[in-house]
Amino acid sequence: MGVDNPCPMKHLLPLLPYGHAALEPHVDAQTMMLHHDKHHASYVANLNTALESVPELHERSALWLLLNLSEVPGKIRTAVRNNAGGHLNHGLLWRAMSPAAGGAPAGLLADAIDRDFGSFDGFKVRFAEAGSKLFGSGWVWLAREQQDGGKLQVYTTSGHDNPLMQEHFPILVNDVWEHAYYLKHENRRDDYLKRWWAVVNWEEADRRFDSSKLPPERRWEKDGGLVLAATN
Ligand code: MN3
Repeated sequence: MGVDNPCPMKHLLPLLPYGHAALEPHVDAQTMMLHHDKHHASYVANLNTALESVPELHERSALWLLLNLSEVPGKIRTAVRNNAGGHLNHGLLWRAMSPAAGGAPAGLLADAIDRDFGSFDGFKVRFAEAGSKLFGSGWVWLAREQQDGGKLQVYTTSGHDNPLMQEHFPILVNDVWEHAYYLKHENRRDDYLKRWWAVVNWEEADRRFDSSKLPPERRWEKDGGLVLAATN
């Protein structure tokens, strides 16, 4: 092995925070294996390939790239948007789920959901409907506006776009690309969305909600995890 790494800041596939089979029977091991080890890995590989010819962007995070697409050369802009988004969103997704999870949010997030959707059940209906109705491939989000009192919103994005691109802070996310559910549920996206509640990591969503009140310069995303800036 040589000591020189020509691309020291290559984007890396984060480890799953649990085993492939840990979300069984709700999300099956084979889907998790393909989804993380193949699909997410391919977004990381394609992002690194797209950036090869642009060394001045090698230090930039996936989030920075998504928020500064105008500084990405036109010939790789679409590839960077798709693959940086795929990388970031899947990192969020793995942490949005957890074994022995489910249940309901607690604390301030629970209060905000009641305020903005009437009830937790009302929120679940809205989230599942949004995910079910999205035409084509994309993601369904619970996100928080960063102005106007920090209202919560449920909506979908196409491709691998992310609420941060419209200055909303992502609290919870699910993937409604077919590769997320087709092996187990075939074309029944509604079944997948219904089963998914059993693996939702509300502790993570609570934590993200609490952090969403911090000014953006105090936090950033790395591998789907929220990193709080200490002094810089
Ligand atoms: Mn996916």
